[in-house]
Parts: sequence; structure tokens; C-alpha cells
Amino acid sequence: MVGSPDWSWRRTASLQASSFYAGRVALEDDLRQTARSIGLDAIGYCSAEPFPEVEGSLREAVASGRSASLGFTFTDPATASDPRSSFPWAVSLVVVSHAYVPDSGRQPPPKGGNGRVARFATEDHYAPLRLGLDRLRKVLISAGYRAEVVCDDNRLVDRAVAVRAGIAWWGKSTMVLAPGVGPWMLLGSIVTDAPLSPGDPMLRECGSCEACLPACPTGAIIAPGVLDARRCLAAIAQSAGSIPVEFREVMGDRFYGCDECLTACPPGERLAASASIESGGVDLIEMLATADRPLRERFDHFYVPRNQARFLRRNAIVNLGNAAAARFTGVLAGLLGHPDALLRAHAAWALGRSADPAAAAALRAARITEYESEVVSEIDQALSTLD
Ligand code: B12
Ligand code: SF4
Ligand code: SF4
Repeated sequence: MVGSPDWSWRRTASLQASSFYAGRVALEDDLRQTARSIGLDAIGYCSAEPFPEVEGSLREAVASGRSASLGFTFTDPATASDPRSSFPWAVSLVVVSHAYVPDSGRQPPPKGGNGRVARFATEDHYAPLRLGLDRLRKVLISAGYRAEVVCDDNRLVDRAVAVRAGIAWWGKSTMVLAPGVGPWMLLGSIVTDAPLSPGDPMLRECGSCEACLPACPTGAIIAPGVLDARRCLAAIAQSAGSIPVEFREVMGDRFYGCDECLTACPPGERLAASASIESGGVDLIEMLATADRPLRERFDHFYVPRNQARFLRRNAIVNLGNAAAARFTGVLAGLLGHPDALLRAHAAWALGRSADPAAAAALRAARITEYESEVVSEIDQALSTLD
């Protein structure tokens, strides 16, 4: 006689599946509540599958020169676009956003020349984001999973994760945007082996808006969603070497970063309007008088090539040149005697923009003793614009 079938395995499997599902829901609830309690703005999950379209974008930017020799994710497109090449055990990505406006821009207006700092860097806005990510990492670890924080890192393209997880959409400025926040947010991720429910892509896009394209002072957004970093002031201000002459004037008073394509962006308008002051400022005269070490410490949260304070001074000199005020002639003339040829060259350019007769006199005097050909040619150029 054939006995009645044993269906108990099905009940066990279904119990296991439902407890697995319940565990996942509980973990996601825990992550969401933790994110909210520490002030993060959004949290999303997606698979850790590779991002082939990102690899293509990175390779194209490098091949065409649009990456401006920047390192970061451009260094190794295959690694930056495949989380499993760095974390072979990765199953899911957790991505969070931290809106840094209206908390940015608290500095009092400077007494010396003003150097403008983009809102994301007015203070270390990555610090609360990293703290939050670390708390979330601990939640995953306590639940028995592996978890690693990857934030502003060469091994992952943060914006692509935010789009895949459905917490943001690609803007034509190449920023990713979120409702109510627009582009004014920083992003960070956690790579984990926890299976998490992937979010649905956000059904939003820029539509007919193109406001960021003409708002860019250098035309760096060469087509919707395509940035030429060689023209982007945010990249230029953090580059090594000289500021290319063609970009010095348009740099204006921007000391670090640039916010024009963000400020023009309608989805972020309301939030930007709630900020306390327009943006952060640096007293250029005071910073030029500060020694290298305290300067590096003060701007520790900036990306500065090889962590050399000379690049911060170089930017300040360009800003002072653009202010073209006679009250800065003395400081700039003094810099013509600086041991660093990079600073002498930029000081010559800055003095060439001044209507103060003392500027021309300082340039002529420096022309007699200057021995570096690059500086000599900057002095000659400056004198020819003054004549
Ligand atoms: C390198 C880098 C830069 C470079 C290059 C920027 C760039 N656009 O690629 C420079 C130095 C110029 C820079 C500047 C800034 N940066 Co930056 N930067 C990075 C970094 C380290 C890597 C970005 C990257 O890999 N880009 C290369 C490729 C993949 O991106 P992409 O060229 O935009 O290509 C995508 C689009 O074209 C899109 N796409 C394709 N087709 C289409 C079609 C349409 C219609 C659209 C809309 C899009 C679209 O898909 C492509 C990907 O497949 C990330 C941190 C990280 N690890 O991810 C921060 C990051 C992107 N930067 C950030 C910030 C805040 C800035 C600045 C605002 C700082 C400032 N105020 O000065 C500016 C903004 C300039 C701008 N318009 O992007 C934030 C952005 C947050 C956000 N809300 O989007 C990030 C994510 C840092 C962080 N962890 O929060 N940055
Ligand atoms: S950050 Fe400034 S320079 Fe760069 S794309 Fe935006 S507006 Fe243009
Ligand atoms: S300014 Fe307009 S086109 Fe540009 S990113 Fe914002 S919404 Fe999109």
C-alpha cells in the first residue's frame, strides 16, 4: 500500500522562507530607523551586480581626456564599476544621502579678501555621513552579516548606486537629485552580504529643464549628463600645477569648489533658499599669512593635491587678483619674492589686473631679479596688459 505523501518538508521550507523574509524585513526596518535617528535623509538598497554603463562612461571620459587626468574612480574603471572586484562576497549595496544645506555657510563674512567655498566643503559635511554609515554597518554586523563602508572612494561610483537603489535620479548636470533636496546631498554606501530588497528606480527626470547648462560659467557641461572636468572649476581648484590662464578670471572669488550648476537647479531651490548665508568664505589675507601646517589642518577636509598648502595659496592669489583692489597690492607684491615659483607666477598675473601704479612698479622691479622662465613670462604678460 502506498502511504499518504509526506508534505512536512514543504511546511518546513515555507516556514524557513517566511522566517527568512521576516528577518529581512526586520533588518531593513532596523536600518531605516537607525538612518532616521541619526539624521540621514534617505536610505536605499540595491544589488551589488556590476555597473557596466558606468564602466563605459569612465573609460570614455579617460579616452576623450574629459576626466582631466583626475584619479579617483577614473584610475581603474573595472574596479570602480564592479563592487565584487573589491568585495567578492558582496550581495547588496546600502546607500544613504545626507543633505548638507541649510547647515552649510555658517562662517562670518571675512574681513580680508573673500574666498568662496562651495557649500559641501564649508565644514566637514562628510563627517556626519561617515558616522551614520558606521552606525548602519554595525547594525548589519550585529545581524550576522559582513559590511564595509565605501564613501567617496575609488572603488564605487556613489551616484550610480543612488540611482539604482531608487533614492535619486540622474540630473543633466551629472549630479543626482532627490525630491525636496535637489542636488544638495552627499552620498555614501555600505557593501554587504545581506540579502536586501532592491528599490525601484525613481520615476523622475529633469524633463525640459536645462538650467544648469547655461549656468555653468565655463561651459563644462558639454551636453546633458556629460561633464568635461578639464573645464570644471571644482576640478581646476583642486588640481596640481598652475591654474590655466584661460580659467583664472572666470574662477572669480571661488577658492574651493563651485556651486553654480547646483544653485541653478530648481528641485534644490527651496532648500538652498533656507541656508543661513550665501556660502562659506575664507579670509584670503589671513590664510596667506598662516603657516603651512595649521593651514593644512584647517582645510583637512579639502582634497588638496599631495596635501600641499601651496595649492591653497595659489587659489587665494587668483581670488585676490580677481578682486583687483589696491589694498591687496602690498601682499601680492610681497609674494613676487616668495621662494615658490608657482606662487610668484600667480602673483605676477594677479598684479597685472590691478590699476594701482604700485603694482606695475613691483612687477618691473621683480623682472630684474626673476630667474625662472615661467615667472618671467607671467611678469612680461602682466606688464603688457598694464601698459
Ligand atoms: C571624480 C568626482 C568629481 C570630479 C568629476 C565629476 C563628474 N561629473 O564626474 C569633479 C572634481 C569635477 C567633481 C566635482 C563635484 N563633485 Co564630485 N565626485 C567625484 C567622484 C570621486 C567620482 C565621480 C565619477 O566617478 N564620475 C564619473 C562618471 C561615472 O560619472 P558621469 O561622468 O557623471 O557619468 C554618468 C552620467 O553621464 C549618467 N548619464 C549617462 N547618460 C545620461 C543621460 C542623461 C540625460 C543624464 C541626465 C545622465 C546620464 O550616467 C553616467 C554613469 O554611467 C564622486 C565620489 C564617488 N566615488 O562616486 C564625487 C561626487 C560625484 N561629487 C560630489 C560633489 C558634491 C561634487 C561637487 C558638487 C562639489 C562642488 N560643489 O564643487 C562638484 C559638482 C560638479 C558636477 N557637476 O558634477 C558628490 C555628488 C553628490 C550628488 N548629489 O550627486 C559625490 C557623489 C561625492 C559624494 N560621496 O557625495 N567631482
Ligand atoms: S561645478 Fe561649476 S564649473 Fe563645474 S560643472 Fe558645475 S557650474 Fe560648471
Ligand atoms: S538644473 Fe534642471 S536640467 Fe540641470 S540637473 Fe537641475 S533639474 Fe536637471
